[in-house]
Amino acid sequence: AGASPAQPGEFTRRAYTNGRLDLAQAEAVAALIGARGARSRRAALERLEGGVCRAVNAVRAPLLELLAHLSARLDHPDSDLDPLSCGEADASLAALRLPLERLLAAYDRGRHEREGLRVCLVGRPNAGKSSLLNALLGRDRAIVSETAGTTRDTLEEPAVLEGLAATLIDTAGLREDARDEAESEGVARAERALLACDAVVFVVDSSRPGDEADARTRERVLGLAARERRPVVVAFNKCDLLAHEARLFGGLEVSAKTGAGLAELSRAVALAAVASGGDEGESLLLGARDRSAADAALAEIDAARAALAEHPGSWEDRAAFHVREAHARLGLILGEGATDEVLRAVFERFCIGK
Ligand SMILES: Nc1nc2c(ncn2[C@@H]2O[C@H](COP(=O)(O)OP(=O)(O)O)[C@@H](O)[C@H]2O)c(=O)[nH]1
Ligand SMILES: [Mg+2]
Repeated sequence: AGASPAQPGEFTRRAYTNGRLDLAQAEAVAALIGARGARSRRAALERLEGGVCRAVNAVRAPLLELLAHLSARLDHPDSDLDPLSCGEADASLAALRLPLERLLAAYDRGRHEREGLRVCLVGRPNAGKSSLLNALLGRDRAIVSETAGTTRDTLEEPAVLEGLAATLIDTAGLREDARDEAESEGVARAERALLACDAVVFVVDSSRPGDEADARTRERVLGLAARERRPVVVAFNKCDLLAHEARLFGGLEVSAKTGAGLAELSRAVALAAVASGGDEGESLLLGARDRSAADAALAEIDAARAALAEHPGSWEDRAAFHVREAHARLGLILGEGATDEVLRAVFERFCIGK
């Protein structure tokens, strides 16, 4: 009696409003719950331990100090604080760019840790794309059929490749002679998926000799991937049907049916995707909200420096305005002044009772 059921994220929200977690840490709880790969988990843990708080405060503290100097000059021209020269102010602002840029770069590099590597399986109809997706997932997710053209839309499934969070994307078979609108739309979507992924697995049916349509498809896929700089891993599927002496090519021989070569395929795909995207960063900024706050802070610092350069005679209050803004933007990352709307959006991502 009197007890109302817990709302999503309510317990974490209570910890936040009681001041036990800053917003970044609260979000890290959500990320930890959702983190799939070992690396994603590590980044989320670091964030939970207050890494982001330290990194952001390393910029906020000097901003506040600068602000104190500027305010002293503006409000109490005869105060004890040493007057700051234009050059000194510029030097301290310039020094704050690097840590901010590092935060932003790590965020961009660490995108994969949050969203996962996007890996798309493409190839001719019946090559075994859907079978490979199921085999890599370890469960039957996509419909497999002897009838070519069974997969008509793209299908995305979360997976872990070599400890990395990934999204596997199954696509419709690439064919030039689509029999209806749904099929040609499927081909268009497959090509779009190819353009928007971190690595392409080009699945080839190695149990039968290739024909001219196969050759054209190969040229098209390799051409698109090269243009967009997407790494391609060629998987010669159905190797279980090949007599040993029939194996003419090197490349990755795999079998969705027997599981042969799947571990090698996972490794090759993860390596290719990571090499192309650069996955080394342990990002502390978690969402687009954090990123744009850090970005805005950097812009304010640049605006403050521009004010110094452009108004050498009257820079103090202009610079102070931008410094105050930069400080406030960074505060948003830690949840200072977060509006109810932002808080709700964050806490709705939690599971009930977490
Ligand atoms: N023997 C063998 N058959 C396979 C293998 N992979 C797929 N198949 C079969 O090939 C057909 C087409 O597979 P599917 O995954 O639907 O191909 P998709 O059109 O590329 O998605 C199905 O009958 C599968 O059972 C494999 O590694 N070995
Ligand atoms: Mg299919």
